[in-house]
Amino acid sequence: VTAKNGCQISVVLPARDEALTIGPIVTTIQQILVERAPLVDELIVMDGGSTDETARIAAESGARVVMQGEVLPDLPAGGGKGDALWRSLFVSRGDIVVWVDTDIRNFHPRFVYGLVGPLLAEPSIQYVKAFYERPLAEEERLVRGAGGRVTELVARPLINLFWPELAGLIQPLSGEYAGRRELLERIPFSTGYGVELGMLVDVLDAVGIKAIAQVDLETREHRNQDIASLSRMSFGIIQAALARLRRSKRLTMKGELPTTLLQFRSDNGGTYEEETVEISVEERPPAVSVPQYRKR
Ligand SMILES: Nc1nc2c(ncn2[C@@H]2O[C@H](COP(=O)(O)OP(=O)(O)O)[C@@H](O)[C@H]2O)c(=O)[nH]1
Ligand SMILES: [Mg+2]
Repeated sequence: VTAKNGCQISVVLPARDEALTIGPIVTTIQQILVERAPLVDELIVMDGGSTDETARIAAESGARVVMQGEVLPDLPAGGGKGDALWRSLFVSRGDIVVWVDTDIRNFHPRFVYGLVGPLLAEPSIQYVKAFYERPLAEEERLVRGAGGRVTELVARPLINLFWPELAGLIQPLSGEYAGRRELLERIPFSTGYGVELGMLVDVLDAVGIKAIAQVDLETREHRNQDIASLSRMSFGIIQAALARLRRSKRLTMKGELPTTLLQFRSDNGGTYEEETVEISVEERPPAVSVPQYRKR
């Protein structure tokens, strides 16, 4: 806390239908890191249109709850997690912003102080990413090291092909990271699940690899998604990667890429049902370029 040296810290928790886990996470941060040790100056839950009790539980546990759709209401709605993080820059005021997923089942205060530590201790560090072991929850048991499927099958190959400087990151898609506002307000944000890879590449471009740290948060258990959801997620991550390759002119392509994903659902009896999903990763502009942000 003395290392804060006047630096204000905002913790923002993106949440959509996380009634099972949001309560313990908010309560832990509020009791340990706001009340007992005054490390966190502001605790915000950014609610992405939850239809369960997420917002009520979060507010009762001590967070300020902000509805994603009520921030910059003139801009297009939707945009998933990436949009939630981008909008959170407009309603928070900390010099350091910490984002932590809210489906974590083994939450501990280190998920916050671990990310903040390098930023307070080392002025040259601008951005801190979490890493951990990721078990896969199968029926009744946890399989060690089997989680992080999109990381291993999509993100890591892409990173090694196109951004080898980032290859040393153990969990490039971790949903827990912190950065200095002066950096975060200068970069664009990909919408949806494209935000993690997009932000990493943009942070690398903006400040270089030496300004990025990673911290060991031991293990993280969260809601493992089914393979069809992971396929949709991967579709968005690849879009965010390609957008950056095109932007930097490392890749040239004629025209726009399709944004529909055709998926198949089998009834395990030889019948397949088609399902078309629309996933279009968009780029939110750097916050500093938005007049409402500069006004604040
Ligand atoms: N505010 C907001 N939060 C979201 C949205 N979509 C996902 N989240 C949250 O973002 C975090 C990561 O999402 P999750 O589905 O767990 O992705 P995964 O961990 O990559 O499988 C969770 O805390 C979600 O509740 C959204 O549209 N708005
Ligand atoms: Mg998750």
